[in-house]
Amino acid sequence: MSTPLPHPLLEELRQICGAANVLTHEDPATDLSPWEQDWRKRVSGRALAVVRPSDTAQVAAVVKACAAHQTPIVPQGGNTGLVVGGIPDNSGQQIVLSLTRMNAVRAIDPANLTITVEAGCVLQNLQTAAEQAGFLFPLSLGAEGSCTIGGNLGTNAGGTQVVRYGNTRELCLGLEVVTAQGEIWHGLTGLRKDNTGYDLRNLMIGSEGTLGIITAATMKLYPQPAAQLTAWAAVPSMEAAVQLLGLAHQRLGPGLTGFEVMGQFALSLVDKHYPHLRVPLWQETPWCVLLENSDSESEQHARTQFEALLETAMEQGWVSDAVVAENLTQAKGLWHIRESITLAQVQEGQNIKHDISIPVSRIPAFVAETDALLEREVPGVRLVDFGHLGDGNLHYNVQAPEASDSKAFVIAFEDKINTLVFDQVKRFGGSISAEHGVGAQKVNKLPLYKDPTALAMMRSVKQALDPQNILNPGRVLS
Ligand code: FAD
Ligand code: 2HG
Ligand code: ZN
Repeated sequence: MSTPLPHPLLEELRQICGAANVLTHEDPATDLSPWEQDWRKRVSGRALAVVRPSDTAQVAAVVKACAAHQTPIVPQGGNTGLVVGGIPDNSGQQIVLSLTRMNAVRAIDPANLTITVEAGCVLQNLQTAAEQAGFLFPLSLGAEGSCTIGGNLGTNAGGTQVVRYGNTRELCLGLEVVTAQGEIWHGLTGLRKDNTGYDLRNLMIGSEGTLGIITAATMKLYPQPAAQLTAWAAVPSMEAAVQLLGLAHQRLGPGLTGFEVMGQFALSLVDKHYPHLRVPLWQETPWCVLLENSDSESEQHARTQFEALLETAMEQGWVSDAVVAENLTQAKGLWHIRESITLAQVQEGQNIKHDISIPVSRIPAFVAETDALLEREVPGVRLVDFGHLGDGNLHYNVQAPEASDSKAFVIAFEDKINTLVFDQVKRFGGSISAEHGVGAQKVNKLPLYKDPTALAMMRSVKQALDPQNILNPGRVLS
């Protein structure tokens, strides 16, 4: 048997990053599945290689080499994305560019309230670095122990504090990016004002690795609040939840840092699969709400405000029962229940996800109508509704009927259900991707629901910045 000829690109990549950082299928003992399979384990690709650079110069050299060989590059961080955006296709011809070795905190500027980190820095490590310096970095989501700031910026991740601090986009003041030509854009300015032309930073954020590779970012820091209080409230309807949100905005102002809604069936799954978590109040009400009040004065002040808010809401009939966490451990426990819904859904079987946004005022009507529509069109479906109500963002997920084969259900009904839900989203003036992105999963749906002029401008931008189409092809735009 003859030895295969050395692949010229792989040889170059080994020269750039070192042989140990270019993983391929040539060695049958090497398992590439952590980089090739998506988090939901629904889609797998096959990479030509997984390349793991250690600095920005190496990233630039890798891109130049891939561009010369017309080889597509899929940037990847923690691979926790939920829309099949960060894994290779199954051609065996794409390079996965994993940024996880580039994970340093480069600098903290306390007076400028900024932190500069490399793209592969795990979100939780960034939060900890901020905390150790006496600050808060407010981006927070269930995958924070493994997702990276590069992936958060790539997807413009949302999470549970958006109602106060905004999406990842709002937290970013500067980027360092390797372009599709392998040039380095040094944009780590940390400036809060800069009107010198087009906003390239915001073009890169949310582009899901299709316009450039983010290698580092300068992010905003905030003062730590004096107290953070969490409450869990049973609410009788989605209308009541929206009324409660309005009251919370009015009474807490910028203190309102979290407002999540969770449907009864979603919580029943957490109770079923993780009974030790002791989900409060879920049996007595169709919806529960998780609220967070961050106070710059004191815990007592926060508690008094919270109690007054809940008292008014009860008088109005918007809350039927509530618990306020006594301490940080209890608060973390309540948040853990909320963050466990995704995993409980996995335990229950395959499911269909919809990460949608609708103007908050229209959410009650959307849910009532769409629930009825799905129950009529696909009898027996079980609706897992939860999400960031404060941002008008619902995870309107669909679980197969009780005791059915969930895999067969998804194969048979995913397309029909997606069309029913997305048509409703369009009718209600919403978006088919609120925070997870488009990836490969929704790439064929986007032209049906996105304004055609906006889509044409997006295509022009892609053509201008990546004319060879080597950065994450087939993602966002087909
Ligand atoms: P990856 O999955 O590796 O990549 C995601 C996308 O970004 C891909 O398109 C990839 O090509 C691109 N990308 C990655 N790194 C770079 C880079 N350096 N430069 C350019 N492009 C890059 N999302 C939310 O918005 N809110 C949530 O509340 C939330 N909760 C989650 C909970 C769980 C349990 C899980 C599994 C996921 C959740 N997500 C949530 C989805 C996911 O988007 C986030 O986890 C995160 O933003 C992805 O980061 P990552 O490093 O894993 O990126
Ligand atoms: C969350 O808010 C995540 O927990 C995941 O965005 C949502 O599992 C989902 O659909
Ligand atoms: Zn979410």
